[in-house]
Parts: sequence; structure tokens; C-alpha cells
Amino acid sequence: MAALNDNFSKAELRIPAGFDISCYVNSSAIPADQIRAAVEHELNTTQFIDIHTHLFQPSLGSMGLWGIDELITYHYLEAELFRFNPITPVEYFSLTKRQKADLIWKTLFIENAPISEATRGVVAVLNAFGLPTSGALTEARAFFESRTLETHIKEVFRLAGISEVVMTNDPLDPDEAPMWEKGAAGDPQFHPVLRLDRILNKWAQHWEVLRSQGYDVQEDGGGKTMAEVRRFLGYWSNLMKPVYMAVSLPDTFAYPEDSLRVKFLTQCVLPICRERAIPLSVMIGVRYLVNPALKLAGDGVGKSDLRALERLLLDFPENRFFTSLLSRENQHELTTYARKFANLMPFGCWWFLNNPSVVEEMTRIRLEMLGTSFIPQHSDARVLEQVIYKWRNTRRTMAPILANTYQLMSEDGRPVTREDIRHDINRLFRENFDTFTRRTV
Ligand code: FIX
Ligand code: ZN
Repeated sequence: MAALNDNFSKAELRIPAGFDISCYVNSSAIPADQIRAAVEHELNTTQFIDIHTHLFQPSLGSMGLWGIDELITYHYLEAELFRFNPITPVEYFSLTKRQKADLIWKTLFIENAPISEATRGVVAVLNAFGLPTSGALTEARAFFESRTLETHIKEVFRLAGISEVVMTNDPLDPDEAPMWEKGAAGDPQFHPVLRLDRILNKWAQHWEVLRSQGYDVQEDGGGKTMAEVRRFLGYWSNLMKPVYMAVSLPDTFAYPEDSLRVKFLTQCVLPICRERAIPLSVMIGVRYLVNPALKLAGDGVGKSDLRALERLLLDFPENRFFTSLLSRENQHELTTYARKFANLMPFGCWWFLNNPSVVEEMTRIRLEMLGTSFIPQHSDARVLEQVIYKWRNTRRTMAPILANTYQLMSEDGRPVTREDIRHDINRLFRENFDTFTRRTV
């Protein structure tokens, strides 16, 4: 009997009865009927990096959302509420947080079975903590109120199988910015990102904020504006030390274009990303507030013209671009572009795409065309405990897809080993991020 891997006893490996233990030796071929179990084991025992979230390090205090009432009032669930309940958005948004949660819970979880992706996610979180998944919220509320944030975060990350998350940090957010300037303590499990939407997309509403902070900028972008925006980005890069910069862009995003957005992008953002050797994350395809009454839940999706991305990749070969697109119709094109440009890293199944039916299609296309040179998923979590269900769903969807991929490789004559599987999963969910952000060369 081949020796087991030194680090695990048979019991720790939780090897199913009748399992051919020899394939647990790294370089042995795994029998076809054991591939799925081996893939599941490696997925479950690898800690992932969550490369895009709206979570916050503990020192950013009230910016961070967690607990059952935040989970239930997630904007995905608010959108679903209005399909089941006659309450108007104006009436709903006048309620307290607890009243909103009670209404959503009654409507989507009691009066109707929680079968949608977002409702099922809340059920999975409650179940993970052994809390009732139906009936009153009393016990769940008492449980979350009893938790201490620092220990709760560690437990949540353990349950989610993640080692660290990447944040979204907005230097023009009136609540967040002062916390950074007062010296908010960093946390090795939370990596900062400099978010650029208010500059690139909402300059008309924000140029005066920069001016009030002593930056000699103009609404029309003239004068010293470009130099001063570079100074602003340099200041916040030194303060936050972002692992990348990020911006969400509309489906109509165009490049080249004679616009302030493109001037800021090409004269300020991309040069500083090159200087600091960090990528820019462009998330393209949002139709903002198609229904303004729904607030954060009001955004929609539009197919983008990816020739804009193509020209960016061509014109800025020294820059690296994380890219996630919101339209399902853009996904095959994006994967094709990744075959043409090594400075493009497709990532995630974003927002309206983060459903098993679409994740499966996108992931299979990417594996078939890119091998493991992409990042399959991010959580986009806005509430801490969402990482538990979002990463459970990712593992559940990935397992059959990866197993099938290795099955085909074996059938075509190259047996798969445990070492192959471990290496590939590490590359997909950790190494590609580390390498692309130059955290490891
Ligand atoms: O721009 C973004 O980072 C989007 O992910 C969010 O604005 C969006 O509301 C979201 O949370 C989607 O999952
Ligand atoms: Zn996001």
C-alpha cells in the first residue's frame, strides 16, 4: 500500500470507503471513478482568495455589514421582494432595517419557498450556524447579536474556505475616507483596492470635493486638473496601498473617446498603476439605475462593445487588466480576447451571472479556451456571512466541471494525478491573483 501523504492520516483525509488509497500519492494516476472525489477533496481543502468584495477590515467599523438583518435586506433580495409583495419602493425604503428584514423574511422565506439563488444563500448561512431556517428570526438575531466581530470574521472565513478577501475602498466616500485619514489599521485578511467610480463616472458631482481638499482641479478637466488628479491618486495609493485599482464602467464604455473619463483613465490612472506595478480592474456592462426607485437594486445590464477593451489592451501593453463583464453575451468574446492578450485576466461570474446555470457555461468555456489561466470566481459579498454560501456554491458548481475536464484528459491519454488537481485549483483560486498583482513574481 503506497505511503500516505505525510501530512494526513486516513481519517483526516476522510477517504470514502472502498476508495483506492494509492491515488492519494501525488504522482499516481487517479482511476476514472475516483476523480470526482479527489477534485471535491482538493476544492474543500484549498483556501481561496476572494478577489472582489464590498467587505471591510474591522478598523473601518460601521462600513462593514454583517448579521441576519443585513443578510435579509441584501439588494438582491430587495429586488425580489417587489416581485412578490405589493409594497412600493417608497413605502419600503421608509421602513426601519428590522421592519424591512421582517417583511422580506415573511414574503420570500415564509409565504414562499426560498428557491432563488439569493434566498437560498441566506438559508445556507443560517444552516451553517445551526440556526432555524424557517419560523421566527428571534434565535438568529440573538445569535448574531452575541458575536464579537473579530472572532466572527475568523469563523466565517473558516466556514467559507477563504484565507483573505479584497475590499472596495472609495477615497471619496464621506464616511470611509476620514477613517483612512485617521489611520485605520490594516488587516492581513483584508486587502485594499482604490475604487475610481466617483472620478471616472461622476466627475461633475465630485470635482468640487477634490477642490475643497486643496486640489487645483476644474470641472472641465482643464488647467492643472490631470496633474492634480494624479496627485490625489498618489496620495490615496500611499495611504491605502491598494493591491489594484478598480472601476465599474457602463455598457456604453468607449475607448478611444474624447471624454474626461478617458483622459483620467489614460493620463492619471494607468500611469500610476504602471508606476506601482498594480493592475486596473475594469468591470464593464452596467446600466446604472434602470429603475431608480429601487436604489442599489435598480441597476441593470447591457452588452458592451469590447473593441474598447481591445484597444486598451493594445495601447497599454505595460498595464495589466483584471476584467469582469456583466453581460452573458460578452463572455465568449472576453475569453477569446484573453487568448490574444496576456495582460488581460478574466475574473468571476459577476452579479447577475453568479447563478449555477450561467457559472457552469462560463467556466466550461474558460477552461476549454484558457486552461487554468483565469480566475473563476469572486463573491462580490456585501454582507460578511455571504461568503459562506457564495463559496459553497462555487465549490459545488466547480466540482463536476473540473472532474469532467480531467475525465476527458484521462480518456485522451493523459492520466490525472492528485498533484495535477491540487496545482490547478491553487492556480485558479490563489496563484493567478498573487502573480497578476505581483504579490509573488
Ligand atoms: O460595481 C460593483 O462593484 C458591483 O459589484 C456592485 O455595485 C453591485 O451592486 C453588486 O454588489 C453586485 O454584486
Ligand atoms: Zn462589486
